Amino acid sequence: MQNCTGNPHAPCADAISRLQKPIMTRKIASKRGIFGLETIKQRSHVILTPVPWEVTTSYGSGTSLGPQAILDASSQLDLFDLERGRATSGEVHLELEDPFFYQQNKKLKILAKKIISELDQFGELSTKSSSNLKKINLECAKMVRLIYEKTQAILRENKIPGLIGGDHSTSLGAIQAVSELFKGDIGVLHIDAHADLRSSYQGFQYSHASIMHNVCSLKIGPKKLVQVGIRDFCEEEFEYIKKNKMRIATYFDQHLKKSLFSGQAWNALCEKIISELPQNVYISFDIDGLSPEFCPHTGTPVPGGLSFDQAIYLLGALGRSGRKIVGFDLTEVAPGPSGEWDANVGARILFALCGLTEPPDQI
Ligand SMILES: [Mn+2]
Repeated sequence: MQNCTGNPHAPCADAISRLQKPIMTRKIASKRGIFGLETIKQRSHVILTPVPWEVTTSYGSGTSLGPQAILDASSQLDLFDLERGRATSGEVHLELEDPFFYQQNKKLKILAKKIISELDQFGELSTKSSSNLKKINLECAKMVRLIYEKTQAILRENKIPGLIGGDHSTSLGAIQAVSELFKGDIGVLHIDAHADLRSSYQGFQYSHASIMHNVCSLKIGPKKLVQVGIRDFCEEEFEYIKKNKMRIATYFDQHLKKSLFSGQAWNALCEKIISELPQNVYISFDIDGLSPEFCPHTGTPVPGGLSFDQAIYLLGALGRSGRKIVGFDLTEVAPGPSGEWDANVGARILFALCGLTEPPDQI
């Protein structure tokens, strides 16, 4: 680490020393974690769970490498924040990757690929692939269950869970655990290019394309789903939104742009979006909600979407509204063949999400 006069891309030494002060007094050595900081789980108020999983991704691949890429890129962030002042992200701890996710992902992804290609080619599955589909659905249910249990353990410690995907299917267990803790009295702010409301996709019950349908089908699910940036959806999903309009508020990208282009302020739109949410908010942030220039290697990029600044402004407005962030996830970040751009953007969104869990510190 260098100070502010050295590497302009390294975190400011002043910020680092303030962040590390309480940690260093404990005299416990640990290797550098997220945002280039030494972290200790017990004293962290946010626990991040990395989930390198992309079994049912349908288009581009690589999001299982997202957590590691974000960790690598995160050390380049400056930890001083204009809005929050002191950056206290030193209290954010990233868990190690559970080998279950990595190993199962590697095995099942091969089977899923075969299923997808058979469906594309023949429109139906062989007996072998049909039985593999059942196996994948069972194993995906196990993944959801494991994340549910991990999230419950974090909540029992009175800490805020954050999940780093992996594809968007990884969020289900986390949202379930948080929702149950609050007896359904939470809202999910869902930033995404896709509505993710399909009842299943390509036969996969736990597809990334079904995550919010699965969330809405939970026994004790969130009472409100507020979607932002949606611009890729099928008729079945549109009908589902219409049918559930008391519970689901979808801010389609096209409608948001129409308002912006005809002179409405982003601030006013953010206030409207936030007014739909109850006091307790879980944020589910699919990176493809952003314009593809900020996530060129994500699995299913779609033109249009939020600019980085619009997303950061929306998150800031959510914080200023006094809502309580009870959990969050960041999914579908995929590093490209070279460079750190996707992960760099992902790390900055993650930093903003972590920052929302703390009270603003005026400077
Ligand atoms: Mn998406």
